Amino acid sequence: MTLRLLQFGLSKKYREPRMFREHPKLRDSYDAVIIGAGGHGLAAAYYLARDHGMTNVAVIEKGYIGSGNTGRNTAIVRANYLTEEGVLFYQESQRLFQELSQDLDLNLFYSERGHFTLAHTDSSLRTMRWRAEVNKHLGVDSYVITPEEISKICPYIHIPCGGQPVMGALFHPPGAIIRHDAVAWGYAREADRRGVEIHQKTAVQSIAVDDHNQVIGVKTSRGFIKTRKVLSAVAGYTPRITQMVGLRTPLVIQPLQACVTEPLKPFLDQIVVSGSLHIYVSQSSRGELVLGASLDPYELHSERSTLDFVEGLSAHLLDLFPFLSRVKVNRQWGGMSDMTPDYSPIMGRTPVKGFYLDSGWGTWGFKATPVCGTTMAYTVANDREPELIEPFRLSRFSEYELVGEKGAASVGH
Ligand code: PYC
Repeated sequence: MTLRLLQFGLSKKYREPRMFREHPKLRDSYDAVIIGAGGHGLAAAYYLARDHGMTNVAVIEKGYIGSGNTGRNTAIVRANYLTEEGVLFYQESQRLFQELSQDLDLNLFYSERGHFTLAHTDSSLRTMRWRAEVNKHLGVDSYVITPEEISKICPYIHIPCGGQPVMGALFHPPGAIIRHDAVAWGYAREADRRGVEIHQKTAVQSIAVDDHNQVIGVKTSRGFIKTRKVLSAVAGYTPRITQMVGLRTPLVIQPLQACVTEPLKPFLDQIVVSGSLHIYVSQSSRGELVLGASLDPYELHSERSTLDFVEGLSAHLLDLFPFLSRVKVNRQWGGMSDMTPDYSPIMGRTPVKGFYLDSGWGTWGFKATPVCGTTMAYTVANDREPELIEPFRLSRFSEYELVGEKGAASVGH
């Protein structure tokens, strides 16, 4: 077996098919440059090519595909937000996710699980009822259930919960998980097939803007590119990019951490979130528990993770599932979150002509990946936003038209 594997691996005849081409050189100019080869940047590139015929596009990435928050999130897809703007936006994203494997011709392991947001206080139960009403009104399947109903669906949740008894939950049956790395790779492959160039290990050093405040190019670690359209689709690094064009935003960067346990026999079908305990957990198809907490409560531009985080999270995991006390945590990691004052994203055009923003994703924007792709591609191609993202414009902060999204992360606020 080993010999056959070696023969196969070393043979030029059986080259492994690549997901996308490598380009030794950058072109002199592109119709658009996308900064960041995470899910959002790659999805925008794909829909620019597929829906708008724009293929002279470069996606440039200082690391490698999916090395930022695309590969760090806990892969949850849901639409049970609180504001009408948020619900409509994520409802469209969920719809696109549901057909994405077929669209990209790649099995993304989209798995509908049902999503609980547990309430441990009267006030959070009231918020769940409020969310359920908004959700139902807009056609999102989401409703409040009692502790007895929770136990029927998921008998493993410990209702007394370490002294903070579960009083009910917002239940969202279409809540799902999907392989996050495969989403990025699928978009990369299909964008590449349509002519988009993906340049990894290519860092942006500055963005050139002319006297009319119009973008004219990007200086990268591999040379200068002329372009009149730049989309920033990075997370955590957004302020460093916006600084390059002299743009101020209210973004603050905070760390968010996650971890996985050793693989266990399948026992948890659903995604379980508790805002009061600051925990969310699901079980992957490999059996690992995938876990996260709320933001670390300080500004930090770093992807480091801490012992504090696993200690606190493990304690809350045991409140919910006491029988897991001997389970080991295998890996932990951190990422950087672009936090806005109203917990909604910042999307669309900016006062700098030709400079577009896809940012402010709070506790990582994985579940928005496809809808960001379609809406930002539309914005870049037409130099105007589709209605769906108009509420998320940057100018809302100076216009006092915030979109207070308390359903944003399900945790921490
Ligand atoms: O919004 O569902 C969510 C979420 C989970 C982890 C971070 N955000």
